[in-house]
Amino acid sequence: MKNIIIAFSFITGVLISGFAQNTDALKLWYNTPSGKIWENALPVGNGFQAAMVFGNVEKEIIQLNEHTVWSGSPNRNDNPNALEALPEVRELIFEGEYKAAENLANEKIITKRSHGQMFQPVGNLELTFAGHENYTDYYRELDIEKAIAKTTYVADGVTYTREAFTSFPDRVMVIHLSSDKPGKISFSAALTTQHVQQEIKVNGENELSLWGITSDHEGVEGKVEFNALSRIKTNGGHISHTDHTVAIENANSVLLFVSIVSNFNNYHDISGNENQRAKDYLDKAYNKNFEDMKASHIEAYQKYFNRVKLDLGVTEASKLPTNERLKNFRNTSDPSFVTLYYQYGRYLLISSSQPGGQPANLQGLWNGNMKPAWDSKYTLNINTEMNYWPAEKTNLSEMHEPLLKMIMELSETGKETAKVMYGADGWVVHHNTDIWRVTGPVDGSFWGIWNGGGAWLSQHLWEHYLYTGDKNYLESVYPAIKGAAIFFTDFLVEHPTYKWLVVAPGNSPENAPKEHQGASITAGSTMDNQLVFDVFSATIGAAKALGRDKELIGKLEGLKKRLPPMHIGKHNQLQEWLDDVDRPDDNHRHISHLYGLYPSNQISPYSNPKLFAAAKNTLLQRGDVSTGWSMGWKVNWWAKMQDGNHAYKLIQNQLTPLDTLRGGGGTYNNLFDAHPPFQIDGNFGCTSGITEMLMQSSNGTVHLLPALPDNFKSGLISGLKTRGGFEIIDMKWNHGDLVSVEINSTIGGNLRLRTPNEMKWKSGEKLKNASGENPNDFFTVSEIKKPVISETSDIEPLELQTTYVYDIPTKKGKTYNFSIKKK
Ligand code: FUC
Repeated sequence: MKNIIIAFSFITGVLISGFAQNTDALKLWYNTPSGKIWENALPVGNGFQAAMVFGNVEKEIIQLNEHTVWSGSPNRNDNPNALEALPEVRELIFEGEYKAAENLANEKIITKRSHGQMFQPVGNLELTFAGHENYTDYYRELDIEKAIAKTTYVADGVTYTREAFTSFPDRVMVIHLSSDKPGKISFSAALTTQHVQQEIKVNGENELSLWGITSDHEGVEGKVEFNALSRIKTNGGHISHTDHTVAIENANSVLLFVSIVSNFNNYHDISGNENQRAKDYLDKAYNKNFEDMKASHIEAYQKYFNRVKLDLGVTEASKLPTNERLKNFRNTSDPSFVTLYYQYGRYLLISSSQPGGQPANLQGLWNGNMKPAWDSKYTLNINTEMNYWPAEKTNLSEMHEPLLKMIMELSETGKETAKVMYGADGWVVHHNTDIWRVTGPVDGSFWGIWNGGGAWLSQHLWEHYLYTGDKNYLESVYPAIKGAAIFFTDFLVEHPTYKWLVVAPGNSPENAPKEHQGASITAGSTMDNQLVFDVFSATIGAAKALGRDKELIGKLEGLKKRLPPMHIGKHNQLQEWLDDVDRPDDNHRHISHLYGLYPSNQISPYSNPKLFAAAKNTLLQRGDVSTGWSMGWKVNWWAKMQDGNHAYKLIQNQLTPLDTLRGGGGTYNNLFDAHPPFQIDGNFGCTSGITEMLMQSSNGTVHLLPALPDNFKSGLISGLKTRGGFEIIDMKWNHGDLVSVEINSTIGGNLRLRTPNEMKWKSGEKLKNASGENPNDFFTVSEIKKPVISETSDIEPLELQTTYVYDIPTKKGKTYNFSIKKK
């Protein structure tokens, strides 16, 4: 890779000479400890266990999390009164009595039970190093190429080094303490916790144990029992203990292991033995040697991480510590900071979402609060889905598994909700869920009367197939995709005025027009229509791929024709609601009707250019600065708008220290996204958006370099995945031109390439221009209805950059090489 970068620097001339700092390119590093600020600490995790490493000198804090440590216990939160109230709620909406409908929904539809449980911390491992008050040469880093956090400093003439990682293969955390002189390591170790029901003790000579039960919450008894064990192995020195602490004196080096497991088996079974489980992992790891564990950890991590390499160039700005680069980013050219942030998103996904574990929640797998914001649970009207946008395209398909499994579980629990609340078949989930897979409506009508969770989530089931082509997998998830569609076949109702079939009650997440008395409850919001369109299309696509359910296909095709079309309103905007009530000065963080632009593929410049132009106006009217995740979403939208500079502007906004942007989010020193507070969705959303700037596999093609900003006119990327199973083995661009690209076909089929400049086969021959529909089924674009355009709108299609489109028939397993056709 390095050779390529050096060779490449000669071509571009934009990179600084010398690549000494390039070895540090994928590190977050700092010259000061975290102190008390959690958002300064550095996250490590293996999908099951996670920690925030503070890197404090005298009192090191390692804040611990485990993926199943949630408040409460198995429970449901349906409100069966909904069924009886449903006709009246609908009537009120259709009569324009929105406030009354909202009130009734609050009383009869919103849950009277749990609004969802909380993801809770385990506790801290605290290491106290007496006599280290005076230190120099302080440095700490998180190496995201190795998934290891490191702290070094000098005290009393001795250089101390601490390394910490959460091993992927060994499922325990490993902390190694060393120094450059023998016999110098002395400290005491303790486990602490904020849980009320807990027991902290020392087992034998060298093992700390923290056992606890999670909190009761909203009437649900906390029953998750967990055990954190920390065993200490010394080289030299002396070990002693009290009832609650273990002390080490004058060791040469020390290895600490932390194993945390709970009694959680699945969302309806918590009968496991946490103590035995924690001990088993610890026993297995304890006899291993540090260097071997480290090597196997790095190998397991890099299997995923190394699949994608990105280089956007390096400038002098990259030489500063991460917090200073963050401060400078808006006013300087630091393209490798974008690379770092991009790869950090991939790091965070690998570290918080592993097959067999829980999906990444609102904070991934990192939370230090007993009562975290929004319970750190799963918000399904954007946040949870956004977490998984980078999964397939940045070649981390396996990391999608925990979400896909959760969706399968929701397709079970959500059946009863569909039945008892709405008398419908299939399954439904509202705007939140948690580890117990609750599916009822929570928080209040304004937020909770949104039943699109199943429709949106099932797109993830379908998309995993579109990227992998795995028919056995599709077979296994088909019932859930179909079930999400079936719910809407029962739930849709004819709009008395327009005669279209609409979702009612529903909403356009968390937004409301003044004209609706400030109530969000509505019928046929644009997003709801788009979601139903997508879940029907996915079911049709899956049924066709599996050769199933002919009758259902016909039925769904018929229903799709009766859904409302999209509307272009009087401000030349894409309408958020069926009536033209959008305000051009509304800068609400949710722009849910642009779901159709991204992540969905219903608004395309090629097949519906006026809608595309309206979507742009909506984006402009909503403005740029907003909460972290909203800005992350906007990077994707501006990429879809093929406007690289505007997308870059959003990256700049997002990569701004918190409290700099008025009314908006930003980024903390540890590069966690700030809603504020910390929410991990913005990290993942932006990683997805950067990918969309470089490659999009939508609108029926694999579109290379669709939205290149002036700031990265030259660069290279390798390893991206596209729908239809193509892997971009390598792609280079220079001064805005696509120079060369190598693509592997993992499924076969037609590769329809769209490029910003003319390309040829690497061998020199001409490429075949594309014609007609793309015959590759993975690229089928479902035709949408013609939009309804307001009489006062004068919307015109936008002018697009010229592109070149080619058809390349491919064979599974073969690689294809293309290069620029000189002008
Ligand atoms: C949705 C958003 C909020 C926040 C919360 C977790 O409700 O509207 O901004 O991100 O989820």
